[in-house]
Amino acid sequence: MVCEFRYYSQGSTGVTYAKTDRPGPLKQIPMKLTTQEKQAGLLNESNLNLAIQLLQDDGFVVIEEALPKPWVEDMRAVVNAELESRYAGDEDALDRTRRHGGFGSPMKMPFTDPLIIENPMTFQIVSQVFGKRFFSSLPYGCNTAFPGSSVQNVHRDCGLLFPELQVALPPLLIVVNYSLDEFTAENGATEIWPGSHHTLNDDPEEISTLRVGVERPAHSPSQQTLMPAGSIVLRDMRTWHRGMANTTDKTRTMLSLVYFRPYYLPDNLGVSVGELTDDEWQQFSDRAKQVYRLRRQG
Ligand SMILES: O=C(O)CCC(=O)C(=O)O
Repeated sequence: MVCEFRYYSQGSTGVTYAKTDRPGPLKQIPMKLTTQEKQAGLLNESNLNLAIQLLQDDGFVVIEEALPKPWVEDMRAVVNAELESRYAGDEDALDRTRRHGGFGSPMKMPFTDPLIIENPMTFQIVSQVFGKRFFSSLPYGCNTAFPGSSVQNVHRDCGLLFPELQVALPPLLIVVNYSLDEFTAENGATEIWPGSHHTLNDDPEEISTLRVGVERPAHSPSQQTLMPAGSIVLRDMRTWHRGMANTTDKTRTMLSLVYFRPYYLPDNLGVSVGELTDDEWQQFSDRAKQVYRLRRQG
C-alpha cells in the first residue's frame, strides 16, 4: 500500500505544500548524525530537511545521540538528585500519577544550560517549521517513568486548533525531549502512533480530554522511541502517544521543552523570571531572552 502524506515545508518563513509518497504504514528509523554534525552540534542540510520531513509526515522525529555523553551523564546525576528531593517523603504523589513524574526546572545552571534551552539542532528545526519568532516558556519540565510505572492512556498533548474544520493543519506546538537515559522496551520508552497528528476526530469527549479512545490506536501501527541516552525527540503535540511501564529498578528520564508558533502572542508579553543575581541573569543569551520572552525582576 502507498500512503500519500502531505509535507509542509518552511513554516511561516514561506509555506510551501509538497506531497511525499511513502509506503505505509511505516516504522520510523531514528536519524543518525555524522561525526561532523556531532562535532559542530548542528544538522547538515540534508539531515535538517529529513528531520523536518519526518516531523511533519509522522508527527515526530528521533535524532540519536545528539548530546555529548559526558554532559548527559553529569546532567542525569543532577536531574536524578532533583527528582529524589522532589519526591522524598511524597511517594503518594507518584502513586497518584501511575509513577510517572517530573519537576519544573530550577532557573539556574546546569538546568539552564544552552544545550537544553537553546539547543542548536532543536532551534534549526523549530525555526524552519515555526519561523524565527517562535517562543517558549520556562521553567521546562521532565518526564520520568519511575520503577513500577504503569501504562498511560493514549493521549494527545494538544488538540486540533479547529476540529470542526476536519482539515489536518500544520503544527502549532512541538515538544522537544532530551533523553538522559537509554530508552528501552523494559524501562518504558514512549509509545507513539506515526501519522496520528493528522487524525481528525469529532468525538466531544476526545476533544475535551485529549484522551484517545481505545479502538483507533488498537487498529493503528505504533512504535516505541527506543534510543540511546543523549537523543533528541521532537513531537508534534497532536500526535497520539503514551508513557509505558518501567519494569526495571532505575528511573527513565527525558527533559521536556515546548515550542509554540508565534501567532496570538502579544509583542509585549514578558515572563518574569523572579529575582536573579546579575550573574544568573547574564547567563541567558539575548536569543534565549527573546525565545523565552524573559524579563528580569528585582
Ligand atoms: O514519559 C513518557 O514517555 C510520556 C509521558 C506522557 O506522555 C505524559 O506524562 O503525558
